[in-house]
Amino acid sequence: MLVKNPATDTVLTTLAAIELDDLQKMEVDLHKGQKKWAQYPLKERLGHVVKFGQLILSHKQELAEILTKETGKPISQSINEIQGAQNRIEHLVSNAERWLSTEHVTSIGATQELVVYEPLGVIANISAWNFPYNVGFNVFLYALVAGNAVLYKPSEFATLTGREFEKYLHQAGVPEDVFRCVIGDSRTGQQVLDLSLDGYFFTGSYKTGVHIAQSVAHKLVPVQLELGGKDPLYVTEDVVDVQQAAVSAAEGAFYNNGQSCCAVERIYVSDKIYDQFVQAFIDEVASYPVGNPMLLDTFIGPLTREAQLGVLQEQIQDALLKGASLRLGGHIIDSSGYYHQPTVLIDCNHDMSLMREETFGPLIGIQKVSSDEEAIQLMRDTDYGLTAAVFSSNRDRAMAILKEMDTGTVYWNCCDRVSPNVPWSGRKNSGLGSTLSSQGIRAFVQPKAYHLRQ
Ligand code: TXE
Repeated sequence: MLVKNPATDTVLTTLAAIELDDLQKMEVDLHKGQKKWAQYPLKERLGHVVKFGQLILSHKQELAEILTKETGKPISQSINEIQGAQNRIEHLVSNAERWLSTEHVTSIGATQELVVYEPLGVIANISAWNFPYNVGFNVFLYALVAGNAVLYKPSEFATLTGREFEKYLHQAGVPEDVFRCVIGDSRTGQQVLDLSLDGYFFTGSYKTGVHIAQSVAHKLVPVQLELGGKDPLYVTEDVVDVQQAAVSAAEGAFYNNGQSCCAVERIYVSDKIYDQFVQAFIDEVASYPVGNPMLLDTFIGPLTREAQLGVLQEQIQDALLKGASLRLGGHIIDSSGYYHQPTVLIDCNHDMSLMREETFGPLIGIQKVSSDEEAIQLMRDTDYGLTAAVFSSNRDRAMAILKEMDTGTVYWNCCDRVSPNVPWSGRKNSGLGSTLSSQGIRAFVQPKAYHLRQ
């Protein structure tokens, strides 16, 4: 399996995908290891995860360079992700005991009713490349703390980072037969589906997510899917500061080169401030330094996957054909890497795939609207349901709009943010189940109800 640097289209290294018999041996080991790991006191499991977090932080620079080299993520954003992902560990330290301890529900007469939360067993985490720390920690750290063993299959575009997770988890005292990183691409991922595991936790595309869910359905084990999105952002005419709204929306659309499940993927603007917003938005995006992701001031690096360049070009051509106007960028950058100009199209409409299909790149469409009713109708016109944002000075007005959204997360005067304190969930084609919050902690256990009569 070739590991390439998307900034230069050169080969970083070649890795051998795991052989099937080694994968099957690993499964047996993990089942054995999990039985012992589940007997560790919760505090001790938490202690190993905290130690892991400390090791990651103490190697932050080196790990950021690995992440940038294999995904093209600008180094400042790699450092931010590694630093920011620590909040998952803090969340576990503050909440795991509360949500995983035995619940003494009732004690009436001679009868007591308890709930014990038992680990699922050995779970597969088939993961993604765009935020490997965030989307990985959301799953495998919560799974480990709950007493599960983890078979972790990183994306083929973030394999080097996946190997670092395994190295530092083992150094932190997580036994080798409790966490293993599996090297391989979709073929290996497919082989993981045939193992007898106790849960499948996936982050990636809708298509692959549905395939995984269908493939393991007969096992009747928990399946969680964190998939893509087509997240809308609506700016009303009463925003306090149009410029600030434009800056926030631009960052939400172009951070990590737009390669984020909760990136702003389409923007609706009141006709009363449309021209002012568009100009402020374009000025902001035009100011983003594009270039070598290893340089600290780069904001836009290469796309991680070369194939996405074609997707962006198709969406741009389709939109122009259907009446959009190109106001910034529009072209693949002639370089050795997978670079695309940050691109802004305006006067868009919902006939365009740009306003309906996931873009997952540095490209955004803006559409004018004349009322909240029109904005709500357009924001709801999607097969996805991850996040939706409204920028307005009026909280009641924003809350009334957000109430109409069929999404797992909504934002008022912010966007593109994930917090471990509240559930992270997708609806419709954006996913199944919740990670983070108490729901994310309980996602990796199964309740056993005890009815005890003295
Ligand atoms: O996803 P894939 P990719 C979306 C986004 C992006 C698209 C493709 O739209 O453009 O997914 O990204 C493994 N059986 N998101 O190619 O193909 C694969 O090896 C088992 C949104 O990364 O779904 C990898 O480990 N496993 C998402 C993982 O699935 C299989 C973040 C994801 O690969 C498999 C990333 C199979 N048949 C992409 N085929 C988010 N929520 O942010 C592939 N895999």
